Amino acid sequence: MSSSPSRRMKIGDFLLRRLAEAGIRHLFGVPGDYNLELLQQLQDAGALKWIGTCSELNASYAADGYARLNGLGALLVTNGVGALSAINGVGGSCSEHVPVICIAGSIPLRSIDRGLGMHHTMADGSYDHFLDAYAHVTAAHARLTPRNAATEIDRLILTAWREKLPVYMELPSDIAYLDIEVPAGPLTLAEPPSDPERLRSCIAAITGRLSAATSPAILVDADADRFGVASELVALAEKVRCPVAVINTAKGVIDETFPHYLGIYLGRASEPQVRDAIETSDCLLAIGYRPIEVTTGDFTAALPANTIHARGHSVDLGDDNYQAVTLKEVLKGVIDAVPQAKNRAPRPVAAAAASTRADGAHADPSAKLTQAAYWRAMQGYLREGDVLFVDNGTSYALFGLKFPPKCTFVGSVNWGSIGYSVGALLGTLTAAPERRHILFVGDGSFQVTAQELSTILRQDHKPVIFLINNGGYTIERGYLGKTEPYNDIANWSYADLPKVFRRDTQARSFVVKTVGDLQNALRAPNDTLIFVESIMDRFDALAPVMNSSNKGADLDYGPRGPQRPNNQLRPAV
Ligand SMILES: Cc1ncc(C[n+]2csc(CCOP(=O)(O)OP(=O)(O)O)c2C)c(N)n1
Ligand SMILES: [Mg+2]
Repeated sequence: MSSSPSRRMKIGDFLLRRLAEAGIRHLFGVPGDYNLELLQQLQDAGALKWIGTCSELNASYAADGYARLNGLGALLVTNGVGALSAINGVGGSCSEHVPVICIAGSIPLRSIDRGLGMHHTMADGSYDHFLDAYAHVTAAHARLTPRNAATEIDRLILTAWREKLPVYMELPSDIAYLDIEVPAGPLTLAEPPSDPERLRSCIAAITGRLSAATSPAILVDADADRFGVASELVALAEKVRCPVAVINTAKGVIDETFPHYLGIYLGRASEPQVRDAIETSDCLLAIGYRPIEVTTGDFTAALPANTIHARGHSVDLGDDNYQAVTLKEVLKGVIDAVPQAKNRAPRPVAAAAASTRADGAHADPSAKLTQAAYWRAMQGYLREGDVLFVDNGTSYALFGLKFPPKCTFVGSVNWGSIGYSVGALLGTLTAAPERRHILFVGDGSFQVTAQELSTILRQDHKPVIFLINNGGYTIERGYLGKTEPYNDIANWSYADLPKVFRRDTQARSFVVKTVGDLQNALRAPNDTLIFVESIMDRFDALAPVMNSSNKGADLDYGPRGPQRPNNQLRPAV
């Protein structure tokens, strides 16, 4: 038995108290009869703010976006119908390593005890289907009871935070108002301390390799952001004077104006100097590297065989595998121990890709807007501190832009669920309303989650939304069906939506058809929401986006597949 002081509290109140102690100030979700009792406790306590969303899918995306800027996020859904609507987004958080707490108000224990059939179930006498489903997309899950609530709530919140993964908890609707004994002290979010010997040996081994190397380099994946070590990596690169590249999941994690920043490593699809620095390094330190086809230039990435793989809580180096070492402690130790290098100058910083250089000002204003002109103009629009979103589609061209300092990139490269960005935008706006948030989204992706624009307006947020109206799924036309109707979508009047979703909106909406129209829209001040609908040709996309789709089709369908030059959108030769 623990001897720490305890007190009595209602289970629901304790859960909300723990969320607040973990730094969560907002809860996203949709009410339902199985969670209204907790919502009443939330209202009565007043520590957390409820942000009702139009759907649980959007709530899961919002909680994910919120967690990326806040360190943890949470959503509240109702049994079954809500939980399964949210599972795509929570699966995305699992894939993208984002700590989200999904709380489902669920069937009362009384009904489970008595085997009573209830709504929002399969009516098959089982109450475990949704717990079982969530087991596959979370680091931990539990159904709370009066016996386990005090320990399980803490275990789940701490697991999410430590593993940077989502968790799922069911709160049966008849226990939120029951008193239990809970710890009196606050929940402390702390990393488990490293094993001292393993940490010492690991630091010594990495330091030894780095000091002996002639061409060390660092390769960064998204975990560098999730585990909050970007500043350590910059400090290490400065001390060792080595180049740092990111993979596209980690776009913007390393300040792109940092003199040792190289660019994006994508195997054979990389700029030559990036590829060379990574593949010929005699001491490559990879942080949380999780390669898939879209982050490796279709598996053409070739990291040196002796690459050091550092992860959140382990390091793999040569014959040794170090467990019970936390990434931050390892990096801090290496920064202290490694000698200051003097003999290496920073490599020249990679220029923005030619197709996206900010020289659009000289274009003819009456010219029909093209993707090339669009992205040139966007390069000039970005400014320090922006939160920059990309959804799936031709807007992937954002990866070719050079970010000013202190920008945050929010995307879903591994999971890639279209519409994620609109829900996630609500989340990041809620977490950091003082920053400028810019969304780059296609018409097809937008249609999946468009309703959440209404919550963004309802909460008085002022993001900039750049929507490309190209009549459908252009990025898919590069896989298959260049002109097939399955890649076409309804042509909404997108720029009218702010008015539809909020009658008294002050939002500025623009429909852009020419370069001049775009220049005009880009001059709008950021004191309201800005919605820019750009009409572009359905066959217009930057070459890297089309190339990636063409290669993706070969991988997906194989040599006997239906893809041919005449049924795929391809770059002009
Ligand atoms: C949930 C989900 N459904 C389907 C897909 C497949 N998909 C990937 S990109 C895409 C089309 C995106 O079209 P749009 O947003 O209009 O971008 P564009 O390429 O036209 O600029 C689709 C349907 C997906 N990634 N996620
Ligand atoms: Mg489109």
